[in-house]
Amino acid sequence: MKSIFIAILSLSLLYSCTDKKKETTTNKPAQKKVIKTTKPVKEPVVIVDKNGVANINLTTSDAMKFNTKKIVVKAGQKIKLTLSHKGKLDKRVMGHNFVLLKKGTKLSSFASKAAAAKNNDYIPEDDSEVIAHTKMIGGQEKTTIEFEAPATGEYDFICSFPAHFAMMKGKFIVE
Ligand SMILES: [Cu+2]
Repeated sequence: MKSIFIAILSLSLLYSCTDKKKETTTNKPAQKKVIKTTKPVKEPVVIVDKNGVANINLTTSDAMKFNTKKIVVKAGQKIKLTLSHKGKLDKRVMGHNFVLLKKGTKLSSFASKAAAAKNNDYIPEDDSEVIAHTKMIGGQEKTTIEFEAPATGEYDFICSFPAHFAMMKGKFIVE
């Protein structure tokens, strides 16, 4: 009789132990999930540093896309814009640049003039419609330009590589 009692006791102890183990193991993955969802924090495109300079970080890849369709800065603000190409393709095949255009520039007509200017990095010889632009870069390359934000208003920015502007364009908003 005594041995049966001990057997039952030890069984119930064993049961409660495994039960506790189950609890702790089921708790852990739930905590991990929470960490995972908070991890991919999207870095802001514009970071204003302590000197008031707007640091703009534009990225592209072998897909014809900028990481943003909207950039917001302040009138007269100093701008340091870095364009990074995270892809692998050469600039002759999948080149990208950043071209900020003056107000009223017709995108399609500018893009066709740019496409014809292969020998000038796809910037038309007459660049009177351009406020600022980077050089054309290929996969794993990076380029930085500095300029001053124009007057308040809404401007267009594009990549002027042939046929890219349809996908690679956005609004440059000066407040
Ligand atoms: Cu492009």
